[in-house]
Amino acid sequence: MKTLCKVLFKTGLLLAILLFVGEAAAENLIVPASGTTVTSSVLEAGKEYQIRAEGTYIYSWANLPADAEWHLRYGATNWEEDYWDSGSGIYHYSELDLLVNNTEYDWLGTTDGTNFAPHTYSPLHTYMIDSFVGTGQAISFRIQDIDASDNSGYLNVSITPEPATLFLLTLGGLLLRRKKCL
Ligand SMILES: [Ca+2]
Ligand SMILES: [Ca+2]
Repeated sequence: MKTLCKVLFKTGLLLAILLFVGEAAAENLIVPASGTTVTSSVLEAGKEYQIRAEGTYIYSWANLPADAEWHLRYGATNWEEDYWDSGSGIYHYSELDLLVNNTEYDWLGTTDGTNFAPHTYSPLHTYMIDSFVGTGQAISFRIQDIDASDNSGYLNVSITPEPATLFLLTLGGLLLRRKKCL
């Protein structure tokens, strides 16, 4: 009885690992500063994904950098979240942002690589959208810049499924089972 119990436990553990590996596979994309739209593979309907955007690109002839959410304005010392158009005196919220499905998002920033918060500049240039729910469609990424002719570089995007409930349930059940085996 004890042996059967152990065999079942090991089989279950193997299944859980396979589930986890299958779930954890990330899709990596490169989104160019040229403004070209990059499309992901299909995201499963109802499933939650974590999207990360990393790196900086150049958005101006003056060699000015921007990341998924923030940018360094000409003559400024600190990075800014929203783009100030000195010509019209208006803030543009989507300008120099990384758009998802042509929509502006409040990318969450991190200073320590672990904790993410909205309206937070990341010196690591690492940003995240948490719990993005798939709709059975692919999603698209595009860097928004009115004049992309003087841009260069790209941002790295990765899309990772959130650890599936099924996996966590399986693991939880297995650990309970194991206690009974011992
Ligand atoms: Ca530009
Ligand atoms: Ca934004």
